Amino acid sequence: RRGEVGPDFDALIAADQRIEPRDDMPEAYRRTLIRQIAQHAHSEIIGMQPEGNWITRAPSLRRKAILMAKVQDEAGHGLYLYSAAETLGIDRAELLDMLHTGRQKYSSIFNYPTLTWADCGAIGWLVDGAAIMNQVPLCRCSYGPYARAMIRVCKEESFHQRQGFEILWTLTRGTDAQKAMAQDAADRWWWPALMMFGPPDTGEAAKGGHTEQSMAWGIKRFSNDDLRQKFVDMTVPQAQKLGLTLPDPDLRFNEETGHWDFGPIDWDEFWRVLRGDGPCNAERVSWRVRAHEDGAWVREAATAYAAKQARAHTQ
Ligand code: FAQ
Repeated sequence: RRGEVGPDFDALIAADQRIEPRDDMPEAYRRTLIRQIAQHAHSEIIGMQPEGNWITRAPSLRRKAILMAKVQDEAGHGLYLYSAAETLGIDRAELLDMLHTGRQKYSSIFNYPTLTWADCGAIGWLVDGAAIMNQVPLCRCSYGPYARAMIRVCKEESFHQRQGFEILWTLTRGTDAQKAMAQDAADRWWWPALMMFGPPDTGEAAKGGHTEQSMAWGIKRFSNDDLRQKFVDMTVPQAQKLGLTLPDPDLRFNEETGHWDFGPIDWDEFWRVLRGDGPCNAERVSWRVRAHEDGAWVREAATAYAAKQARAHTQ
């Protein structure tokens, strides 16, 4: 399906068909996808740290086993996504280098610390909850390998969200100290979770954003604000079930629109975190770089083994 013999890019997009790696595509489409898929992969890998930090301290064997499985899933999502990015003609080593040198971003949310066990609950409930809201539409993304990767990722994220909710369900039915711990985690994670959806659709921040073009290309199916609103509408009733309050005095149901209105987001904080000035940016990146360096011998051994196998097959 190359060049003149196959259906061209615009026709495929107009017909809401999938673009596959060997199809012709505009260079800007390819670059946008590399940027988004790589940043998504980096988020999964960096996102292992806040919860990984609690594996040795999970309150029971059962919680420890669940948390280990979740963090492993995140590693798996990262690998899936790096593979999807590689179909666009870029090498994983190059993408990792861009992460390690700050030339590519990862989600703002992972620059916040996990101070208590309840934070593992809040991450599952709010961070995975936001991730699902953002990623389910990506299952219909115009780029085939990304869309297909998202199907399995979303199934696993749904399990992650439920396990987070269940941690908080248990804590909110526990002692006063446990209830307070759950409330404190919800207070700290609520606003950063809303920021995960990215800058607003209007105003200064929207200028230079990618949404319009990405929606025209069928990469994004909803705008940042639309997904954020869907997330608030889904999550407020869950907070009520948990008996937790959300830290927003302006949160109220709007009978006219049928949506939950919410207060202003601190976008200065968001841009500060993106510039590298969040509570844990330096720690997250340096930990990742060290893990990569410590893993050099594994990569060397795997490469040597692959070369040996290839020689054995050609002899
Ligand atoms: N953090 O014009 P837009 C997870 C950047 S879930 C950092 O709206 P776009 C699962 C954006 O890159 C988290 N940067 O951009 C998990 C752009 O800068 P650039 C990851 C952000 O791409 C759970 C600029 O702002 N999920 O990991 C953020 O059209 C628990 C302008 O923004 C994904 O990556 C942010 N929050 O829309 C793991 C999903 N928001 O690149 C472990 C896929 C925006 O020009 C534990 N990605 N920026 O330098 C997407 O859907 C999109 O890329 C958006 C941003 C919606 C994130």
